Amino acid sequence: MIMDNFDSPFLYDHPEINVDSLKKTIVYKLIFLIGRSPKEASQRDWLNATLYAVRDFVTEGWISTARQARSEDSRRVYYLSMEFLIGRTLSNAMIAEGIYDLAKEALSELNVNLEDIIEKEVDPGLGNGGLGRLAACFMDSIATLGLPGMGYGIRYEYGMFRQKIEDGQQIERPDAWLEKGAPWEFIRPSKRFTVPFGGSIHFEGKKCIWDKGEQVVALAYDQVIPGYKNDSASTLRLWSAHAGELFNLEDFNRGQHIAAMEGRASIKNISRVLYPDDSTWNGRELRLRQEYFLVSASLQDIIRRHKRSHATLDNLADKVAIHLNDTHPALAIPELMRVLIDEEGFEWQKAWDMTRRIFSYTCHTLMSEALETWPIEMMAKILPRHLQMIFDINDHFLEYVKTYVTTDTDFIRRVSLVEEGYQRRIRMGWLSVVGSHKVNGVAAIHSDLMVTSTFADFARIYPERFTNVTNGITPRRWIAVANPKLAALFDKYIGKEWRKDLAQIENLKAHMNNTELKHEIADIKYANKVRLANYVKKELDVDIDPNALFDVQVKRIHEYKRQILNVLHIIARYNEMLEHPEKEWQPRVFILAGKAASAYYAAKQTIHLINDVAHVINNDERLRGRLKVVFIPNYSVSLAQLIIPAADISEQISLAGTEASGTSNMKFALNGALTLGTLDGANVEILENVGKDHIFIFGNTVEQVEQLRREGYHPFDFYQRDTELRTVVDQIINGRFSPNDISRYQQLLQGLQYHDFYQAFADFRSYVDTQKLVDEKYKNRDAWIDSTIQNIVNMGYFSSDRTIKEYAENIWHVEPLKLSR
Ligand code: 26Q
Repeated sequence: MIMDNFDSPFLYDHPEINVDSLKKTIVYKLIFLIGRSPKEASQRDWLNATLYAVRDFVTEGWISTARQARSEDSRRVYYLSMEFLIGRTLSNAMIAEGIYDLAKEALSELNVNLEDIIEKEVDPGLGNGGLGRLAACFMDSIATLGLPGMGYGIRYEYGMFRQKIEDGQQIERPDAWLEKGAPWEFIRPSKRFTVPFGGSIHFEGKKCIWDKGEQVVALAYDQVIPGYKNDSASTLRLWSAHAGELFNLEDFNRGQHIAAMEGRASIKNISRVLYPDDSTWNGRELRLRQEYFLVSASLQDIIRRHKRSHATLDNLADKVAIHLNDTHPALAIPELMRVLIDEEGFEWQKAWDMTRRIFSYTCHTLMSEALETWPIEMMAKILPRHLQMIFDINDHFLEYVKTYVTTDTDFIRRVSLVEEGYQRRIRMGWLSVVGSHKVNGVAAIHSDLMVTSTFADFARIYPERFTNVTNGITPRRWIAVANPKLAALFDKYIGKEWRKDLAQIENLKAHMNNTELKHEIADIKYANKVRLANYVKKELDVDIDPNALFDVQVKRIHEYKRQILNVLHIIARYNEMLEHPEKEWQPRVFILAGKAASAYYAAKQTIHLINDVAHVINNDERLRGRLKVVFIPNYSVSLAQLIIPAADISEQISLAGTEASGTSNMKFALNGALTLGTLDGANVEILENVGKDHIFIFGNTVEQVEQLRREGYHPFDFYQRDTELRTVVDQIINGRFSPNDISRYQQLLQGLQYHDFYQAFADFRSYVDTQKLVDEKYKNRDAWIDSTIQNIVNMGYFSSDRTIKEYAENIWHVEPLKLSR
């Protein structure tokens, strides 16, 4: 084994404990917290006992961090997000505390295998994808950098649905993640706030009074986010909705006990379930209630904390920064205005100046269908006071625009926070821009496009407000936890500091020509491929050869991400292999995974097609195993940790100008996969960092995409001109992969032939040709390994620590706490 001659990547860092004392602690937790004897304990019992034991180590630092933040009274940042996709906790926490090996040994002496119980931990799916995972990486970096700040979110009872595949199709199953217990959270019974909804407003003179309707109680549950080896931890506070004592007393007194309780049940709906949509906006009333629930509870908590150490709110904007993770928590802007004016008696202009100093906003999209707008009637019913406040903000803003920028009425109509039309709507993106002092995109190209498209008008009004902060990923989870062998290799050559300072990965460059290093890197990749192959065998009963090239596309299924382009190429390759069986085909395994939003028909059809194509190809013996296709069900953070380290090729093939950043592209490259991608999102910056010889770029640029759209894009022309494409499309349409239901994909493919909004046909030729270059390069194993290493050593920039430092310095203006370490 490669590991044998390395130092352990998991550092021993608690001199006060040893194997024996840890063993005692785990057994103690097992008996007194779980209520089981070691003899009867199940794997899950051992897992929970270990979690409680490890949690203790983190907790001390957590308490002292909170004390330190209070005593320094420094400016803090609050990260508001409807999603936090934190993944499993145990390994990450043990690595942060430097007790991984110790725990492994202690458990092994108790006849428990650490790796086995790690796999038993639930993976809380409190997010859809990129945006939620980014929030989790940010919390990890905030904790590791020792920044005074915390995250606020919702404790959904059901997270992202579990995906099953039956007869090739996606089936959604509820994710009841809390049912197995959540040993990592702390309930905070004293942190409860009431959140009002509905009712009506009236004026007393100039003062607006909100006669509130129903009230919901928000209860706090804290997740501890350990900092990496700094005896410090941050808090992620998640709100759960409860009825409190607030059921209808009259019903109760009339003996209508059940009726009164029914009301309570519907209140709990607010935190019941995560909306499983990511790129299309779903304007349901319950979603609006969820957004306000998060905002109201969090602001009450922030203001309570401020008042505890300050006599006044006058200095709130000096002490507090609040970040909006997309527009989902944008109601915080009118909510803070309401609190300052209605409850605290501030003048309007003073409140507005403070509000804009406090808020900043990140935009994560370019697609207009993802922009949140809420119908005015719905807002009037659920949040009448906030609607009024937004009207006031709009009047104030449009006044400014008219006086200082333009009187052009079309311009005014475009920038108004109220979209006119047969149904008037509130534009949450506009509200977020107007109410923040900084607005950022998530990759250089995205931030550029933001100010020339979505927010072009606003960039004219507030040019200094817009900025870029390129996304990043935490090297703790995405190397140390997900790829321990690679972590050990880094430690051996460059020491252990890269975990806190990924820029140091560059130091590996000094060893780049070392043949031993090259072999080790190749061996590690191979071992990770074996690990994945075993999983695929176990779960899908498909044999995949770890010597084949692993070509991976894992992400939400969406038309703009173009999984369909991947499928078109797979079939084209299949056809060619059958036509020229004599050629020396580079064996390949195409690995795909991802969830489709439950109501997204085209995405669900795409999953079905991938599985149909996989079925035909995997059972075609003429290929002699040189081509395989697998769709791995239920993509999640845990699966990402297994799949990404095993990839040779990372597919990042969205249409240029559609993927804001992407973050899996960074995880893949850092783990030594070569990107096959378009000039979209952060791919552009990955290209700049790794160099053009170590990445495969194809397809139209944003300019070419726009030109094609302007001049009239006719996908049918591409279909007719390119015989290979035509053959593939005809095969799918004619049921070659769905012989029992030959018209299954007619609609999907005709959609491409006549509309192809994301221009898959236009990029097909370039994609297929570039795939040939991939084969060529893979044959030259030395050149491939060199490129792999070039990717790894040049990814230092993409650490979320760098990202968070940029936010802290340029946007939030917060500084690290003076921690003891
Ligand atoms: C909004 C309203 C109602 C229901 C759902 C939503 C909703 C929920 C989630 C809208 C969007 C999302 C998630 C968006 C997202 O994940 N965006 C991704 O953010 C990543 C981090 O910045 C980027 O890397 C990706 O490019 C971007 O797609």
